[in-house]
Amino acid sequence: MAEMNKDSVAEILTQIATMLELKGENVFKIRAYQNAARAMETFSGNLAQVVGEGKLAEVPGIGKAIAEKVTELVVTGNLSYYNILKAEFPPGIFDMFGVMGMGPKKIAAVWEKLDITSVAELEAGCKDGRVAGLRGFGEKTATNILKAIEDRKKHAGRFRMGEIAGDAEQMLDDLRSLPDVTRVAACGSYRRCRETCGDLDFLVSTNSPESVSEFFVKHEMVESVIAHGATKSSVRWKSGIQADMRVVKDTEFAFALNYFTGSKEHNIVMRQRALARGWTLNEYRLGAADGGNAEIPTIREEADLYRALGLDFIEPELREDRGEFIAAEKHTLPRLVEVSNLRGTFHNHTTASDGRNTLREMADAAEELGLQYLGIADHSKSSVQAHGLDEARLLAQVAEIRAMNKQSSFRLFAGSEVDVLKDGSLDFSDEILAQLDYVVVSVHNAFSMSEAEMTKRIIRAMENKYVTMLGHLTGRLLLQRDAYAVDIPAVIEAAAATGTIIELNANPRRLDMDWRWWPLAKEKGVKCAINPDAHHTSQLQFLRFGVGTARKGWLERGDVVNCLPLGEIATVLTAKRG
Ligand code: DGT
Ligand code: CA
Ligand code: CA
Ligand code: ZN
Repeated sequence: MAEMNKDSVAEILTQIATMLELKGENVFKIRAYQNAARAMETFSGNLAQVVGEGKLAEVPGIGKAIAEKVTELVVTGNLSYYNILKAEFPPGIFDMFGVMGMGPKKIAAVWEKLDITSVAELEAGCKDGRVAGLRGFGEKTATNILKAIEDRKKHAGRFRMGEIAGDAEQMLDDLRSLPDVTRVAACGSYRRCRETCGDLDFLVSTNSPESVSEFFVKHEMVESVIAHGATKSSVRWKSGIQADMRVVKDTEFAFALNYFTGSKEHNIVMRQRALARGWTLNEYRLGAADGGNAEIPTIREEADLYRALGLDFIEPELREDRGEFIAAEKHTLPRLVEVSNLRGTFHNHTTASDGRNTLREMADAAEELGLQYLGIADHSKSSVQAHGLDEARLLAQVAEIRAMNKQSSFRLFAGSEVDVLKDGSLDFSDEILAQLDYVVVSVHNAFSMSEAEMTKRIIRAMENKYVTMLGHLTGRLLLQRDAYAVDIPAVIEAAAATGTIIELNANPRRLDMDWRWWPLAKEKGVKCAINPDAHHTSQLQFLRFGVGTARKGWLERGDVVNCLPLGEIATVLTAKRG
């Protein structure tokens, strides 16, 4: 239980209150803990200092008995009363609080009368009628509980970036438009551009916290309110994701922004660097460490904080404690690629295979986005379920593309997403491939072969001189299907040796190759192509998720081939042909 801040103390006091409720203890005792928890949340002083001076019981809302317990907690990082109390309960029982409608009274009842101690047992009890038979429950309550358990399953776990970004940006816009709001940000894994998010973390600075919190919990996206306070609110959106909002004073904004952006691992190093300079760093401020008399710099922006800690500004995407501190110290951080650097993109589908829009519509949409060129790569004949093109249809499409290019300055590149067959050979002969502007190769079947076989299969495909790039390297579908077994470092090595580009598939269900591997690819000199794998004009927008992932992978403009202007890209696509 290391590292006791006000919030973690409040959390433990709340848990104690809950456990006392489960035990049916007297209401005054329960309320004392609830009040103390609220007092902790809103307490604005320095907790460690107040504890050290023995003045905790003077804080409104905290009585003598609880002050002693909080002191033990802050000083030792542990509380024996809490540990003993907690041991009285079967561990699964607390999970039942996550089922909407299950409060302490109901949980105590099913536990005592039916010996139900977990959500799974509760579900069984609702299905076999035991819960309905309990006094004070009935059919309707049992049905509601079952529905709540189903909802909880739907809500459990994480959300793909692409599923939540629209709502998150909408909320940011709406918060920004409030008259009383000074600064607004989305923090957490969302700001760091992780491929999935557990929840969303909004931060607002304002002088009227109540009205902003009110707005947040009453927003039309909200399905239910989990907590509603002046400085901290949590809601469940209709999409299923939880959204938290913190409200701070504008002087605290840079600190809160930094803290709630994380990652936890990054924060730990930040705090250590502050301590090394005689400061304490938390989500609200930079303060003087014990006995320290170091002068405290003025911090308005995050960049001020990084500078104070001897660092160049670290972009949020890099804040994973994966080498960013050393680079920031040595002034060698990358200048990360941006969406506006993109000039075109490859790997897009049309109605010729399983896309929803025609060649013309795709071209127009790409031009509208400000791109100079668009690569078309419909499926090849082995992908029967996706209406893959055979040789004749492919060559007809090539002719159509050439004709369109004659009529417009916007450039279409004729390619194909060619299936890699089980033995690593390709779905089209070299003679056909030679007539294309570029070639993407992808694995679409036989996912269960061994890692050695799969690696050999992919590397053999890359050895073909007509193969420009490797599509969605691992075949993963986020939160849905794991990557097939493949030796990624070996594939990267082969890409370097053969001059094959690796795709960063920007479809938010894929984001493949994963950001964690790009620094290695870059080190080996392998180039990246950020491709939306669009099956619809609207999916060209996926590019932004690809760019976010590329940034997480430390990539710069020069690492991404589709940042090249039209005049330079064509030769890169066929460079392997010699
Ligand atoms: P998520 O929500 O699981 O996708 O990941 P995050 O990174 O958004 O995590 P979340 O929402 O639990 O917390 C937001 C940020 O707050 C996190 O990135 C860092 C900071 N934070 C939260 N809890 C702790 C903690 O116990 N220690 C430290 N150092 N930072 C924390
Ligand atoms: Ca989060
Ligand atoms: Ca959170
Ligand atoms: Zn594919």
